[in-house]
Amino acid sequence: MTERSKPVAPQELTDRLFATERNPEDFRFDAAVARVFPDMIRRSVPGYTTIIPMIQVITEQYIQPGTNAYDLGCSLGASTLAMRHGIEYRDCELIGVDNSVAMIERCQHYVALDDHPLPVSLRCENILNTDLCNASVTTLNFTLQFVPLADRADLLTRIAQATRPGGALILSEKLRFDDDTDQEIQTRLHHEFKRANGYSDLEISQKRSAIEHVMIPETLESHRQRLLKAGFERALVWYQCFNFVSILAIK
Ligand code: GEK
Repeated sequence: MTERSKPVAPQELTDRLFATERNPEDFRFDAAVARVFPDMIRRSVPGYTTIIPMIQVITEQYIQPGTNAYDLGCSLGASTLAMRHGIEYRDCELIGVDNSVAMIERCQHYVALDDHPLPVSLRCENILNTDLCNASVTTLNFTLQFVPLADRADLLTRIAQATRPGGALILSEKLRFDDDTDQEIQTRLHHEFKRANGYSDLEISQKRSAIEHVMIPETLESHRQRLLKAGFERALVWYQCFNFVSILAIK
């Protein structure tokens, strides 16, 4: 068996953004967040460190020659580089899109450090307007949850229409639960995960207040129904850890 190539892993500073008392203000993907982002997402999102290498494995399975692969909301490129290492065809195009200038600038740096030969185009654009066509694999790794609720169905429909038969969308999201007890248990477990990763109660509560207006989770059933309505034939959960899930939607 040939050994799988490994992407460069973005590594930056320790996230202390919410460690001291601060004015309540909505969370933004600015330069301060971009600087600590790899540490922040690894310590905040249960399963993130498993999902990234599996994006490579899933990309290998669904990529088709002569097609495009998109990473929508690419941040510093962890998911983009995982996709890159899963693409064996030299006639594919890999496109990363993010509307944060700070993220795209740093992403450029990590793409350059990574030694895989497939070129990566980075676009500093809103994923709601970005051009999508001839896709075989698209990733929304914890990005849809930041898109306004009213725009989500149109975006997924555009992705499905741009996807070739047999192609796939990898959709990772934080979940909400209809059952109040399930919601309470999963939230508690998520907070324990953050505590186990060194976040204090103050950091957890300040981050929660900052993010609650900009990140809107939905139920698994809402995601599944909307993916099918958008034009995907199948939508299955391939990974879940507490209230964080990753879905594979296949056209
Ligand atoms: C990873 N996928 O490391 N248009 C473009 N970008 C957007 C938009 C939008 N409308 N809304 C949000 N973003 C990455 C992690 S982070 C997830 C993705 C998180 C971008 C935003 O700027 C940020 O970089 C990214 O989506 C979400 O696998 O922070 O939990």
